[in-house]
Formats: sequence, structure tokens, C-alpha cells
Amino acid sequence: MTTVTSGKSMTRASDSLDAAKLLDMLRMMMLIRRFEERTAQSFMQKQIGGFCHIYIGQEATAVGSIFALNPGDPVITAYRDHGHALARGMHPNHCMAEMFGKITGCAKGKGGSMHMFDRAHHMYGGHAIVGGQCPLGVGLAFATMYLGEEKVTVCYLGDGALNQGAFHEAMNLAAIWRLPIIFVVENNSYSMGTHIARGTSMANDLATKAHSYGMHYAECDGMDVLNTYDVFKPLADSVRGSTSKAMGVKEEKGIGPAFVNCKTYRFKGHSMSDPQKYRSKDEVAQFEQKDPINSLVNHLIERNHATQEQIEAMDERAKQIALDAVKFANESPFPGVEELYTDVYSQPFGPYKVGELPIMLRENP
Ligand SMILES: Cc1ncc(C[n+]2csc(CCOP(=O)(O)OP(=O)(O)O)c2C)c(N)n1
Ligand SMILES: [Mg+2]
Repeated sequence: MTTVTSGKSMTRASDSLDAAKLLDMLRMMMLIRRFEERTAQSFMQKQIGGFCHIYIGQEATAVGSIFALNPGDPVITAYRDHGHALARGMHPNHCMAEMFGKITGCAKGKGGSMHMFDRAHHMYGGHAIVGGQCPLGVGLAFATMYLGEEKVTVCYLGDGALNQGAFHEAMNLAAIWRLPIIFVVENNSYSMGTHIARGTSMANDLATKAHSYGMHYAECDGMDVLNTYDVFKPLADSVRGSTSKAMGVKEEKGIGPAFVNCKTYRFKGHSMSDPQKYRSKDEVAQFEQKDPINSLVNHLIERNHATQEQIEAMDERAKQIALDAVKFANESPFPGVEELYTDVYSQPFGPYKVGELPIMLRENP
């Protein structure tokens, strides 16, 4: 299982996508772009607190991969998570309200920008500890295998997570149990201000990391939504429902876990407070030439799938949805004080019996 694929084969999965589906992909990338612009603006206006990481530039990665999945396939990611949440189907209002700390947010405003969670759409977070989502992704994949479900879990991570112990432990466990999981490195070349070449061994040959665990390896152009889809569609279909003799089945199914290196680029700083001294304006401009939205627009226009007017109308609609999300978030209430004690433990007072509550939880201490 040490193959390398790049989606550049003769028959491409995206060839079978009709115009309506391609327009859906464009619509979603436009929504993420316009939503993120409003997010950044709201942060500057101090309506959003805490950390906030913008996904602009990387839209094709989430959209190309998530469009290749079934609705029930679990997805988990790091803190740069608004794009994945929207692509998975979270309502933009609930995503924005979460960042505003409002009760109408997907996590009742308790998580914020880095903790988008939507169980109904199988989006299992939003995780702030670099690499922390990898063992959780393994757990999600194990659960689907254990329950005999035909699913594939997609676990996104930044290139910074490649050097975390949790990532390697997760890769190892996924490999020995042949779990139905795809680890996806959203390789934007930077972990905060550190270039991948300075912080990661074998940065130019990430296949070695997959192959050292006996895993299938693929790479895609994360600035190109169709190439991303071309890689993910056949891969997800081959990994989905993988089983293992270690789990007691007689016949192993699927190809087991896989690892994808998705080359992408973030157009904005690491977070909202980043002077970006570590990269040149020329470098950013060079990648902006490969804007994933413009590329798909050109593709659609060249093939007469859409007119310039239709594209502009779609963009206007995306702007309006983003604006509506800000309005919804603004007008929503903050959580009440009683919310401090909910969703903390599955039992409201955790391991304590009423009467034995720690002093800060007593009504009359
Ligand atoms: C275990 C851990 N160490 C350090 C940090 C601080 N930190 C936050 S983001 C980040 C960079 C991660 O970069 P990458 O994984 O490439 O993701 P990107 O920001 O490019 O999406 C670091 C070091 C953290 N959150 N968790
Ligand atoms: Mg990175």
C-alpha cells in the first residue's frame, strides 16, 4: 500500500460532475470567502474575541475534499475551521454567532472560532491543540469500524502538526488497525511564522511519512478544487468501510488508512494578529494568482456552464448571506450565567453529589 496518486489520471472523477454540482462548489467557496471577510471585519470591530484564524486562500481544500464525501462521513479538523464547518453544512448564522459568543452559536457561544462543532452534519470540531484532533479522528474512525458502518473519517491537520507526537501515534494506530481514515495535511507551508522547510524533516517528500506506516499516499493541488476532488473521490471510496482482521473480521475490506498532502496557501496572516514578517509580499501575490475561486470561475465560463452575470449574482448572494450571518449574530443574546454549568460534564455537577459540591458551585457558600 505504498502507492502515490495525484488525481492527474486519464479519467478524472470531476469529469462526471454536472454543471449544477460545479456551481455548488463555486457557491460554497464564494460563501467561505465572503464569510471570512466579514469574520475578519467583525474581529477588527471587537465583536469577536479570542483567537481567530481566517481560511481565505484554502477554500478549495475543504470544498474539494468534502464534496467527495458522503453526508455521514465524519470530519474533524484543527482551529482554522470555519471553512470546513460551512462546507459540511453548518448554517452560516450559527457559525458566526459562535464566534460572537452568542447562545445561538453551534456550541452556545462557549467554543468560539476554534471550536466549530456540528454533530448533525458530522463535523466533530475545531481543535486548538496542534495535532490534538488526530487521535480523536482515529477514535471516530474506530467507532465506525466497530459499529460496522460504511464510512470514512477525514482528519485535517496543518503542516505544523506533522511533528507532533499525537500525529504519529494516530498514524500508527490507524495503520495497525487498518482504520477507515484519511489524514489530510493542509500544507500551506507555514506554522505561524515557521516555514515547513525549517521545522519538518523530509518536507519535500512527505510520502515517506505515509510509507513509513505502510499507508497509501496521495497529493493534490489544494488551490485547485477539481484536482482536490479528483484525488479525494476515488480515495475516499476506497478507504470507506475499511475493516481489519485485528477486529475479528474474516475478510478485510477497503485499502485501510491514507495520507494526503494537499498543497495550499493562506492569503491572510496566521491569525488576526500577525504582522507577517516571515514572508514577502511577492510570495503572497504569486499565490494570489492561483486564487482557487478565480480558477473555477474561468473553468465554468470557458465551458459555458455559467455567464459572468450569473457568477456576479452568486457572489452578491454570498455577500448577503455573510452579512445576514453578522446581523443574526449581533442580534442574538449572550448565554445566561446558568450556562456556565451546562455541557461541562454529562452529569450537570460532574462527579459530585449535591450537598458535596465544591464551594464555588454552592448557591450559598
Ligand atoms: C501543542 C501546541 N503547540 C503549540 C501551539 C501554538 N500554535 C497555535 S497554531 C500553531 C501553528 C500550527 O500551524 P499549522 O499546523 O501549519 O496550521 P495552520 O495555522 O497553517 O493552519 C502553533 C504552533 C498549539 N496550539 N498547540
Ligand atoms: Mg500550516
